[in-house]
Amino acid sequence: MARLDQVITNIVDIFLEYAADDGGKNPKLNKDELKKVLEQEIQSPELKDKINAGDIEEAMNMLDKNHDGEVNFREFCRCVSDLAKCYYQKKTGRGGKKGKGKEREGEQED
Ligand SMILES: [Ca+2]
Ligand SMILES: [Ca+2]
Repeated sequence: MARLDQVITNIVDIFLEYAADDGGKNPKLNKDELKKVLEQEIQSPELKDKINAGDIEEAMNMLDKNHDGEVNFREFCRCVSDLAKCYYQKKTGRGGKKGKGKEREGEQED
């Protein structure tokens, strides 16, 4: 499988694997399931910080955009994409809060 194939299937498979823990037909991550994903599928301390993985209430608040108390696939994707942006910023020094590259904030995306 090519790398992007892997990324995509991983995102879907991880979500479904954890979301279906309670056997629901409409897979969503409840608080316990979200906790497990964050504990087991993310190791980088910076990424964990980014989504408040240490405080499951905070993390849920942050990710649960439609306030139904669970994280659906759309919300999960947004989380993954936010983390990817976080890593991108760290790697390129762009758009982050820590000075470097800050002068380029607001540059055109082309
Ligand atoms: Ca569930
Ligand atoms: Ca939700």
